[in-house]
Amino acid sequence: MRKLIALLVVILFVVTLFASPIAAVQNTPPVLEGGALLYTFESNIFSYKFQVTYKDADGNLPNYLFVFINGSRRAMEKKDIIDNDSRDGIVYVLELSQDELYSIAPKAKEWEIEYWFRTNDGHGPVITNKSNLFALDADAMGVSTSNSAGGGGTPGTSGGGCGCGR
Ligand SMILES: [Ca+2]
Repeated sequence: MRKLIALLVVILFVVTLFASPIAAVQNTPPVLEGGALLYTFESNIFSYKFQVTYKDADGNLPNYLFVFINGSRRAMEKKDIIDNDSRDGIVYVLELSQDELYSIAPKAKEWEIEYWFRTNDGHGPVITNKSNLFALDADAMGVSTSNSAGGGGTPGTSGGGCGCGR
């Protein structure tokens, strides 16, 4: 009987030893790309939109996707409700009116609004660097600018590729 228990203990030990690191290694952490605060205006009424793209090489869906605006947490929602393919990226947005934004970040100028994004693919949290990027939403405005602030060149967030547990 003791032999059997000893054997079971050994099996359990071996299983945990091998199973857990493999399960951990197999996951690829998600990436949050192109995070930005975009604005549009119409007859002097400004509206704002936080946007970020969630990508996960394993196809995991996020448990949550938050934007922290001057430290204040808000949940983001999928831009396209039926988009569930995280391998090619799912766009998350949070649209705010001027009043809503300034109730979160009172007295701040747009460029003083500091934000970052946080998600979790079910295997651990991923947090982006802080950003102050504030850009015209060229798509929504129907204008194409050659020196568009959208996409790549985000000053101050260089090296954002490594989302290493900050
Ligand atoms: Ca993953």
